[in-house]
Amino acid sequence: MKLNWFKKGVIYQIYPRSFKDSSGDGIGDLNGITSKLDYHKSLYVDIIWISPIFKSPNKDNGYDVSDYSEIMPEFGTMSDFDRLLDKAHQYDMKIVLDLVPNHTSDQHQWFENSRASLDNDYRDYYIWKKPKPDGSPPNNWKSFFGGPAWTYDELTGEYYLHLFTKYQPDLNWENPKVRAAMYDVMRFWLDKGVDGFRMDVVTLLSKHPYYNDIEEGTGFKEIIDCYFANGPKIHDYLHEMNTQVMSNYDAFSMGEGVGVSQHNAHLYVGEDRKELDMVYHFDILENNIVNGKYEEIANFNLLTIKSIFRNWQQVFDNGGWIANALGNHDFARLVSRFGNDKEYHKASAKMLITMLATQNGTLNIYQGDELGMTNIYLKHIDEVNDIQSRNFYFENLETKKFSPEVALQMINNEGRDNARTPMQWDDSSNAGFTDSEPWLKINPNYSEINVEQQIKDTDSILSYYKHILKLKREYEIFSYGKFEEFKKNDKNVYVYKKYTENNYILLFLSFHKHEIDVEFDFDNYDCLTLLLNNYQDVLKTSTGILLKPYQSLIFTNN
Ligand code: TEU
Repeated sequence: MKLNWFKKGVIYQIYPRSFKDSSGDGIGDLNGITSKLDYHKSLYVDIIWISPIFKSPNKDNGYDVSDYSEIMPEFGTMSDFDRLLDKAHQYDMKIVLDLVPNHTSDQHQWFENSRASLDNDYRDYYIWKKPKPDGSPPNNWKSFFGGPAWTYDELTGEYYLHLFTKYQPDLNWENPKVRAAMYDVMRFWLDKGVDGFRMDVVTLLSKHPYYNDIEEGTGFKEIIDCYFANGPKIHDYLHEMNTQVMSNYDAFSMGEGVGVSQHNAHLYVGEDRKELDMVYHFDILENNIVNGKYEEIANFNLLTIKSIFRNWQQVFDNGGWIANALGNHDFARLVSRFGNDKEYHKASAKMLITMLATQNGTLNIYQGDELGMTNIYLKHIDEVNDIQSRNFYFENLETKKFSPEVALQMINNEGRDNARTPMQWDDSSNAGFTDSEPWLKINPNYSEINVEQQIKDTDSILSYYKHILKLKREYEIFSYGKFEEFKKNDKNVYVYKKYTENNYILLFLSFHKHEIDVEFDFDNYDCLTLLLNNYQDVLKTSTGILLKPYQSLIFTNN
């Protein structure tokens, strides 16, 4: 396997709206990011992925692009971006942009032209279909964010496809002009010096040509895997994109791996394939989602998580590469979902990053997780910004599937705003994020959970992140290496070894809120060095080790 900078690098995702406001309008911006690059440097971050910064009407906060070559005015100007890129490079950090190639905003010039008549040059840039004889949509597909995936356009009497909101029409990648236009966009940014792209829902680019109705009762995952993602030409497109664009630069691509499993991952990320450099998958992120984001939530289960990590090892064995993430701007907060955001907030946040940073693959950290930022409680739907959550709420008022109170509770548990509340810099008003009214409510716990306080505290979550990320930089074995697991069937502790020919690290991670006695046969305990511990002590017993609630330990043989 080839080793290179982006495999070992730590990626830090910035959601620019919520990171740091420098202009005083309550919205984060590029200069805000530039002013905090010292922070990233001190955190041992290598690569910064910035969620979309392109011009957008913000129906889906930038994932609805109306001009791919212009900066969103709220975020600043092109010179602000150039300064940010320059300074990051001076600091030896890379900048990765979030490309949205599957759909544009309905306010993009291409779509405005496309919808204007049946026979203009842009008609074929999008996916238009005639209504069924009774006037209904071409098929029964529902969009990811609720409601039909087709919207009727009066002017030309046809429906257009949008797998997300009606403001995000899907591009027609069958059309070579669309592909060429997107490749031009990519070259524009790469020529400026950006270091790669995170590619939004890139697995959806090729549509299944028959547009069959989805059978009644088909599950959420199956709909995505079989109807929306992995279309018949996806690998042709990605290969073309790689050969025509990406391979001409020292840049990398990380696909959002919607519909990618360990069974088909090799096709996307195998070194021999020349498509994407890595994907991140949803097996853990959506592990507790049984039937649609807000429908039925299963309990967190360590055995499933273990088996997911175990199964994904195959991809490495076959020469592929993936990224690991437990949180991003589309999910509730990591520590609230997978840890314990109350009495074991600190310990569980530290334990979770220990697990994530030592799995094979590129580590993705989402802004604020390094502080253990938690979910927020929103009292009323008026406080909810996220279009996915709002659509769910208002659709539910009609279907009455859940009471409005239960619907709001679901949004509080799983909704995307949880991850989008502004970054908590200090305990001054508005958490040091802005001088004015923030665009989204700030989590009231900012007076206890904030950067300034955690920088001072050597035992804070932030200090622990710095420590482990420094170790990750020093010890290649954190990112690569063979993986051996112990106690596979234990539902409370995760024990594994990463090893190369001469070296190894051995990990004990407790997912339990009580002390737990772990039997383990150390053959040479006295020769091991303790690299990292999220508590002060290690309680070695005659039969193994006693772990405190959510304790994590890393030993090494050298
Ligand atoms: O997300 C795609 C998306 O909706 C997933 O997060 C979803 O939960 C998963 O695919 C289901 O398996 C991307 C962006 O990250 C998101 O912010 C955008 O809203 C969306 O695409 C549309 O661009």
